[in-house]
Amino acid sequence: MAGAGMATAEERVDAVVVGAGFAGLYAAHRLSELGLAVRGFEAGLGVGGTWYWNRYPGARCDIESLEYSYQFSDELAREWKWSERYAAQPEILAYLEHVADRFDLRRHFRFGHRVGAARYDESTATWAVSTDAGARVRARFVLLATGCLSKPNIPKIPGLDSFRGAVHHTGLWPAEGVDVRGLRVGVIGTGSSAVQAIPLLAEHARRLVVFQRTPTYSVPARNRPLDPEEERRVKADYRGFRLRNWRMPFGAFADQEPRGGSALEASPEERRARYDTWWEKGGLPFLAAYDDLLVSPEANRTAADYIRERIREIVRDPALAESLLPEQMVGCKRLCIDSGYYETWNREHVALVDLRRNPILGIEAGGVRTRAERFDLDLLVLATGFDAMTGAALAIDLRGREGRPLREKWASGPRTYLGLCTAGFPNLFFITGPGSPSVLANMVPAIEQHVNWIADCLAHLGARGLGCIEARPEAEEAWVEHVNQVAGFTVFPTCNSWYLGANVPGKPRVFMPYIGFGTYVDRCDEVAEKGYEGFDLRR
Ligand code: NA7
Repeated sequence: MAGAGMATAEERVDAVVVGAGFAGLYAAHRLSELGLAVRGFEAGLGVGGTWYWNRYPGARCDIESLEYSYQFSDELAREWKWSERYAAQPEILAYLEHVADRFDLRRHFRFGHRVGAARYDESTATWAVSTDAGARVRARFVLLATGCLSKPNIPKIPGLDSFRGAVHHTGLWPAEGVDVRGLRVGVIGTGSSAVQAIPLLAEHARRLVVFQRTPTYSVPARNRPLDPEEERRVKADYRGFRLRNWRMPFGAFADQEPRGGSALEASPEERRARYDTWWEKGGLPFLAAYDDLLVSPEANRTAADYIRERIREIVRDPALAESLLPEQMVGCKRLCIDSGYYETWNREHVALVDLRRNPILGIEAGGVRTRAERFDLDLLVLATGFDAMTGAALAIDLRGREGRPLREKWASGPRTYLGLCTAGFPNLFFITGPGSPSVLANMVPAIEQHVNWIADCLAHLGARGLGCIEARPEAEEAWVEHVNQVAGFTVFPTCNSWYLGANVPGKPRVFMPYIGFGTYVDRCDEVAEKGYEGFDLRR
């Protein structure tokens, strides 16, 4: 084994792929099919990415299984059977392990290697990439398949290190699980991860104390075993189903009628009936009940009022219900979908600490001290989210032309052209990077679209004897402006979400995802058709 500081031979390949989740696996597959030599690195000891790390109780996808899966292979799609409407983490991990085996993808990767640095060498037009486990490789191309939600956000709460019990972030959950039976458990955070974990932690914990900074909106997931008849129907025309999703603003939900129109043009009774329908159906399509929920604050208020009313109905203690009512616009922070979240608040041994009124002063050996009270705890769960969209890329010491660090270039926020490339960093590609639909699209089709675009681009370069592609600064400038302009038409920039980087202290406040998957795909196709408009292609 190569230890730190030990000289190892430098490997030479065509492309380095960082990460072995949905994006990295497919990138390794496509690029090796093109005949390129690929070296993949993955910090985890196995494939899976997000689904390798997020093993907390209740971890589950919020996009339906039949939509959240690869479409590059008809055989794969036909032979893989999902067991539930929304797949849980172990099943998605098993799927990715199956994909890795079926397409023989593990051979491309070295596991347990975290990429620490990648430097562009202008004299040879190559990237020198190194890992913390001592691997060194030189490649023409680097693809960052590092994920949008992969760098855990560990809060800087005074005394956190002094806590006597175990502390687990939901995104770094031990693979062997955590036995909470009989324990007094504290959960910090009430985003998607917490909303999924809380009902299950409450099943076994002796006492559960949830520290809430911002109440969240959640609609029921209505998860259920996948009906074989439904699966048969969808798979009978799987390509058509995928294409309909492909044209939707979020790359999903196409087959879920009825929808559309303006919430403001409907009567209160019609609105109530429509929201009831979507509440009963469950899941994120609730936000598509009307066309204007994410663009008109007034329309949004009707949906927000509806959910607040449901929370008041479910949570029996009126004072507790009030503390759980969100104030921001619905969908501004990612809508949660749950299985029994609000119902859990009716359990005697579950307590809420509203940090807006009673902030945490610090953590001590035996528990959490707030301004009003001390909570004795045996285990602390940090459901505090991620340094989203840029965290994993910026954790790598990336240097482009003239040795310029990406951290410096992005000091006031990420800047990309199409979310794929950034000027000054030739032959570096982001898969679902900031400025692409990414987290505001169904991630799997978004990943496949990116990887296909990149693979076609590399084939284009190869066929013309070109070795280098770089985004032009003016194209990047115009794209960044466009991404912000589109976001400005929506309710998304109105709250402190991770889409804006607002969950991480000191992070620049910039809206990162591009809104509109269908429009985005068209733009990428057009750029390629016009000979990679906005890029410089060089020998
Ligand atoms: P989220 O959605 O970012 O949620 C993190 C939660 O942790 C959220 O309620 C935060 O409150 C809270 N938080 C973060 N830092 C602190 C501190 N310092 N003190 C108290 N509370 C804090 O992450 P998730 O893992 O739940 O979900 C991420 C995505 O994964 C999700 O959207 C899906 O796309 C899948 P805040 O709202 O910032 O006030």
